[in-house]
Amino acid sequence: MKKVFCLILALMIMAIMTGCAKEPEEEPAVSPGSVVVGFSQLGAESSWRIANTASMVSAAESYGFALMMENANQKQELQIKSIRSFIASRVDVIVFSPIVETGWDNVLREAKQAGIPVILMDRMIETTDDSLYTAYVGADFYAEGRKAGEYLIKKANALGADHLNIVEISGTIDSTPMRDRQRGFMDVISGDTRFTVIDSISGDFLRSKGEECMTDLLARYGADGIDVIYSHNDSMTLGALDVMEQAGVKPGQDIIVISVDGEKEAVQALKDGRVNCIVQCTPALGGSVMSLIRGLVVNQRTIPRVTHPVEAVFSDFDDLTDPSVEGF
Ligand code: GZL
Repeated sequence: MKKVFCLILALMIMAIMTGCAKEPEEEPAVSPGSVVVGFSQLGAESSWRIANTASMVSAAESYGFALMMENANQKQELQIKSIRSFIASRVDVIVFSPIVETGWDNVLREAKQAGIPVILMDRMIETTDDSLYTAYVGADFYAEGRKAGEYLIKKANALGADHLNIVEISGTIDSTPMRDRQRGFMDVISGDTRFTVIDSISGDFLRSKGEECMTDLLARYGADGIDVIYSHNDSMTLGALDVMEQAGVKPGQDIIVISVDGEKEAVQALKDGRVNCIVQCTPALGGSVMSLIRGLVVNQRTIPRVTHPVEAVFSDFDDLTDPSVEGF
């Protein structure tokens, strides 16, 4: 018996020494710069975008990937130019945040012919050929819009409101967040006769245009004609708050303010009672993108087609002193 025990023990030691035992799956080390990522960022239009860019830069660094980043300053033609230059440079993978959903098939076909995989980050494209991109990493904007609508119903119930006029300050026309935040919101509220959307104008996700939109809306309807503002991002919301307060309106009290993103200044406005609800949209997508790139390019694995981050809603129904209520 003793001999058998010694034999089993010897075999176990041999197995461990020769690696036959099941080792935890180690990721192969990536030699710094051996993977080159071509990244076309759409602009620097908001705090969200700036935080998103920072997330991509720091994640690439932590993974040891070389990041070729080009900023398109809100111009689709510059994004297309950048993608072509990445193809010419034979990068290992292309990542981009499409400023609008249409007009990408030709340049993405060129990437496909060059054998370079494409990952969409933050926004989607409209295409008849789903093989033109490998994966999407970003928010579920339709869900974000629904959350905004669900908050408004809860608020209207709490106020016992019998009718509310809504104005929408939308994001960049034909961008995924603009389309789906609007669609999700409308799908939730449109069956409820208490709500009327009296206007929708685009502020292009810019604070300055948020100011212009609010000025126009107050001129058209007066503060008494507007009960709710649904703004597609905090930058435009913050511009609108300034205009309302200059006009003697108390946002968050005289007018219900619903926003999206969750940047620090907007979360503070929520805590100060100037905003009623913020639907969170995280800019911290870099880690997910680089992890997928490691799987796809380094480990030659199949990667998930869609990756959505987990996102919360902060509102005046919450305990806003909770440390989890914080902005980026
Ligand atoms: C959302 C992102 C949007 C943000 C805006 O993922 O595309 O663009 O909501 C940003 O702040 O400009």
